[in-house]
Amino acid sequence: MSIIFHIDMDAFFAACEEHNNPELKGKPVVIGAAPKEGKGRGVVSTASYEARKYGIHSALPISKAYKLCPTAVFLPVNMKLYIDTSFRVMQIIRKYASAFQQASVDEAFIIPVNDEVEKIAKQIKQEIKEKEGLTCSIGIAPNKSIAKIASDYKKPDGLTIVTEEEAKSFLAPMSVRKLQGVGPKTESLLNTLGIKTIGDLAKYDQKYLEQQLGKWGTYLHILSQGHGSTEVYEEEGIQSISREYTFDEDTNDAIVLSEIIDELSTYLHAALIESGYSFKTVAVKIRYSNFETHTKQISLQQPSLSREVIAETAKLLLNYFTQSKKKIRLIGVKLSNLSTSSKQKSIKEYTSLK
Ligand code: TTP
Ligand code: MG
Repeated sequence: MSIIFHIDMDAFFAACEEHNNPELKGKPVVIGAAPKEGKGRGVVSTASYEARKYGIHSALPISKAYKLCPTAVFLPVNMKLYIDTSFRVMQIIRKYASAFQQASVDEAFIIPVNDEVEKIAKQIKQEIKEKEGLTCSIGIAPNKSIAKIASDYKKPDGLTIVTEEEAKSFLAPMSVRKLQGVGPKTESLLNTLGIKTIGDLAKYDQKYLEQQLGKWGTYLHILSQGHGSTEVYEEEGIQSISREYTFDEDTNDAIVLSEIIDELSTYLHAALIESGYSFKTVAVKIRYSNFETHTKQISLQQPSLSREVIAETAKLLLNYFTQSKKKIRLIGVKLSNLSTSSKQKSIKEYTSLK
């Protein structure tokens, strides 16, 4: 039987800022676009747990966050601080792993070095707290899907262990939204089939689900049964750096799309600088409202490190997709064909499905 840990840092960007400036502790802290007294565009990257009490959360328009709590401390994204911290946190986690896979800037899967799982989890938490002043939540389960759900189960500073025998009953009462990849659209589609919880999904006829949702329906059905991938592996070096964004409401507004490309480019640029890579290929991925997904890519003649080149190339590629005026639910930008430009760190993909 496999034992997989999923370790996810709590309110990561906000917690890094609080550690950097202890005066922020206990205050509502919001990281993201400038609020401009409620007139700002762009979104919240994350909010401290104090700020979440006001209803502020990731991906909320910053103007709404300002209305919910004008006295919160609003800070811009300081990617260098988060990536430096992430690097050190991942080095700590690695020590307890026989296999390690970084899943995004603040989360990793590991197979622990031995089966004293509770002891290892507590040691990881303690070491991260002592050395970095940060808390994390850990889920321990027979596969990656359940481990990820378990790490989210008691946040912040949580520890949730789900055994193979408990897996199905642990999942059953939860909303289908907890399964990775199920957003508001799929949720409402499943709801129309009478499926609200993972337990409902587990009982549903798999063939019929496949007719409705294709292969993805089958995949979700497998997850609902408590099964899932147990593969934990680290790729050699960075293959690509990518970042995606899912809109709250599908859009074909050129200004909104362009702003999101700018935000994604800023993030990718920071990750690039920190990891010491330059790129030659830029790809844009678009998912339309009906889930149809397309990508287009261009390779440059010379490797580049420029934020402007990322943004301009991505906007050029975006043009291919916006002619039709179809509404877009997700946009992603990926840099690949990477080469080492100066220093190199073993930070893996910054891919995020957030
Ligand atoms: P998460 O782990 O999803 O969120 P979090 O660490 O802030 O809070 P939680 O305690 O619930 O885990 O994401 C990690 C970081 O990624 C987060 O601190 C900021 C960034 N992020 C964005 O920039 N945009 C987003 O929409 C999300 C969800 C996260
Ligand atoms: Mg987190």
